[in-house]
Amino acid sequence: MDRTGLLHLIRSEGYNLHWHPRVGWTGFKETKGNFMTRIVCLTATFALIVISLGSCTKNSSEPKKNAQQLTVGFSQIGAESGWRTAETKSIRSEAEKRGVDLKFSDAQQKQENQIKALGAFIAQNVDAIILAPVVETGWEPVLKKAHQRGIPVILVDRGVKVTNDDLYTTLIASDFVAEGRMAGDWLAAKTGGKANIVELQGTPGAAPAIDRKKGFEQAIAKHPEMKITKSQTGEFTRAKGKEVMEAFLKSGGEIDAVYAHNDDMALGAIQAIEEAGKKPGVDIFVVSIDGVKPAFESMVEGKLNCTVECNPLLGPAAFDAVERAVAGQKLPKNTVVQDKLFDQSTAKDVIDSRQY
Ligand code: GZL
Repeated sequence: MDRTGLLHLIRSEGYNLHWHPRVGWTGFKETKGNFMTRIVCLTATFALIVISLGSCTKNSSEPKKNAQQLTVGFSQIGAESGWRTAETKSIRSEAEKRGVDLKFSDAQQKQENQIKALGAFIAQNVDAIILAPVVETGWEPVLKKAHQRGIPVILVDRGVKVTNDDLYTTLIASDFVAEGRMAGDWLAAKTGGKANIVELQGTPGAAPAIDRKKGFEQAIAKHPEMKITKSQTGEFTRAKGKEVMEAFLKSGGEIDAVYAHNDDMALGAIQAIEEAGKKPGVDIFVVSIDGVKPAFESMVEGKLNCTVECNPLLGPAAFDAVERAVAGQKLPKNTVVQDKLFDQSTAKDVIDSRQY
């Protein structure tokens, strides 16, 4: 029985189906019918929905598209830091260079906005989705929808925690644990393994915040006289980083160093240290992660002591992954972006070559 026949049967028995542009026949309102009729119609409705869904998923027999014909949805976290802005610029410019039709959504750092954006991309039946997930958890339902529709999801810059990692195609990101470890090892060498440290954490629940903390703690665990005495989120922003550092300074207690999960919070902390009449980089050491240009400028001024580069220029790798995924090629589950530490000894030599 074809779809019309099935629909006729259901309608004649008093069930009204609704056609939904992206999911097909869904929902029905019972108007009349005895028990057996209902069973028959429920089965028919289910069959119809399965047929509809089947006709909506991407199948491998579709003609392969080249980049100029691709429509890609990009759900970006927001514009909370210089790093984030550089990543957005890299992805937008790469889409333009390849002639990809990019649907961009800025979530203002709210996961619910990212989930809504992904739902809209799926409804538009985009060829692929690029997602920078603000936090690690809560993605299963919407990633399942994309997976059912055969839409590849490329994760950039942060990972997710899901029960089945088939729900995303690949992750392109730095090793945040290694970044935290590099920062901790550098500070241990600088202080001779003895320091009271205050920590400015990134967004709660975000992969870089969780793992940069883990890596830094692994590094200082080797030095019993290195302690994190205060730790609080600065939400990866300069303003909040400054505010939290002001509170740390007011709350008393010896502070030998600040470990900030990103440069923007470190630069905010440097402002707070100066306003408290102390010399950042001398009285209080400042170490952070990202490697944005303002961090290099601060190192040249002798205020920031070191930063671990976390490359945000992910556009080329992201669209290589999109094109390979759309062409049905198998991709590695994880591509690790290589990072490097810079300090005041090298900042002046490299600052002019910085790309972000
Ligand atoms: C790291 C990225 C982080 C940066 C911050 O991949 O997710 O988010 O370190 C940004 O600057 O806000």
